[in-house]
Amino acid sequence: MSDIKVGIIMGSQSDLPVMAEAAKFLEEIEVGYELTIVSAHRTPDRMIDYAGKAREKGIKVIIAGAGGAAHLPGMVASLTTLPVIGVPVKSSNSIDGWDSILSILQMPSGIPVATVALNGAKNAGILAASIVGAFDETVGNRMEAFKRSMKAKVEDSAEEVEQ
Ligand code: RP5
Repeated sequence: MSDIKVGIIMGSQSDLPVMAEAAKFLEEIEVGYELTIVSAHRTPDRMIDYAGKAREKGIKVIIAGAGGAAHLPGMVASLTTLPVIGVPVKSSNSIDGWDSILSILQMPSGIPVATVALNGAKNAGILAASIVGAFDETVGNRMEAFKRSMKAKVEDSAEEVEQ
């Protein structure tokens, strides 16, 4: 069985600077992932193929990022029973990113996409690792350590400003 647990896909290479944040977190937490470009509009057949094969590849959760008329996360969610996390990407011709946010967030009943904030790919990586960690004790323990380290940072900074 492959150790790739998370599939990261995005509509265009122009989304990569944002989506790389998800990959970076998964690397830090040592969760296997694969990353590729799949466009809902320009390569619909590739999208159908990706969604159809994801589960048999061992993927447990898909992170899908897109901007503008951002149909990739929702369409992938319609094609798989794996959980899909959507990352609205603020693309250059965006109307402040609201096009990306609303087209990923406003899914019809029955086909949810767990939508993170605009350009919130790091949180998508954290959420994906949490989902994997719910069933994988090693990853779950690493997520516990990650939370503890965030807590310690806040406590340290509080001590610093209180002095
Ligand atoms: C979407 O359109 C992509 O996800 C990207 O955010 C946006 C612009 O794509 P490019 O024109 O840069 O390829 O499909």
